[in-house]
Amino acid sequence: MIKKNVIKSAVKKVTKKNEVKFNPSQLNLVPQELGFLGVEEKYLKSPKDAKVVVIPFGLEKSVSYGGGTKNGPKAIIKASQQVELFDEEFWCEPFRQYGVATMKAPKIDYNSVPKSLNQLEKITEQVLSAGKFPLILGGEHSITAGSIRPFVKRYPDLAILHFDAHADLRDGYDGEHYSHAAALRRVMDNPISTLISCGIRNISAGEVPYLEANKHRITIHFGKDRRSWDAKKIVAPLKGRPVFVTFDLDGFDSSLMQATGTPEPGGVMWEDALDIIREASKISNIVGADVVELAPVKQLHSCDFLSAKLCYKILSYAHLNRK
Ligand SMILES: [Mn+2]
Repeated sequence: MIKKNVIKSAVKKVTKKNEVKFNPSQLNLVPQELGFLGVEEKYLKSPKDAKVVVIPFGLEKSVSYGGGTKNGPKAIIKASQQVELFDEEFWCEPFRQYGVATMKAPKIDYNSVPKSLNQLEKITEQVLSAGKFPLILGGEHSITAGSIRPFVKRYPDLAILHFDAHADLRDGYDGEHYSHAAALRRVMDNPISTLISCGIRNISAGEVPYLEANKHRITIHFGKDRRSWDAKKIVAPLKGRPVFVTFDLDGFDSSLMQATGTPEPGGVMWEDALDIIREASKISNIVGADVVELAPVKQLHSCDFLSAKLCYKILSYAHLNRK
């Protein structure tokens, strides 16, 4: 109980202190012990030196089935504070080599998706221009349309590595141009030459003509073929390129991930996802990522934990495997 009070007052203090918005030299950060991984400042160099900036962005507007994804970022950050910092794969505490700072969750205009996407674009641009690696926590998948813009401007050769139960290639959904069901369509409105989608098990008849017309840009690895996947072959087109990883948590099999709007069987297992991201990180340059669509359920903290551990793994692969 006492600890809780201490944390509350710390939050207040920081809110007052960091009033500056969109100033590239001063990111609006929370104290280290309240942020992603929750490592106390005394164990780190200054948070300003952290190479990773976590951006919580719980936009929830166009969700079509189960709701609650606006609480995703908070649940991931909370669960991350329980994730073991030592990684047996790297045989070290990887965060010490890059450092993680966490931004204060911005106030989101839930009534306007385009406005919110512009807001996220500005924040992401701010983090990128400060020379940091943005990790964006959703929120619904539509946020990727906003966060991807500064990457597209910066990296003409950008490629997208995508995990999802859904192809998300609809040209809008339910009258919403930026619907979560159109997430990757809106991303591919940009001049991006390569999208690799993994774990897909929902594509609508309406999306197929777009997919076929964009075969040179889009490769789908369907969930049904998972048992014969070869991670090295899947990521081969990413060789030597800057890569943005967008991970819709419903890409995971529903035996692992129920706390999402549309849990689905026939999906990606934990090792499948890690194999693909690991192999990608060895041959490419992962420059940013988002993890979206966690809709926390009180009794299912395993889902929060899985999401948090996935985030830590993505960060460690991106930074420790970098050439
Ligand atoms: Mn999805």
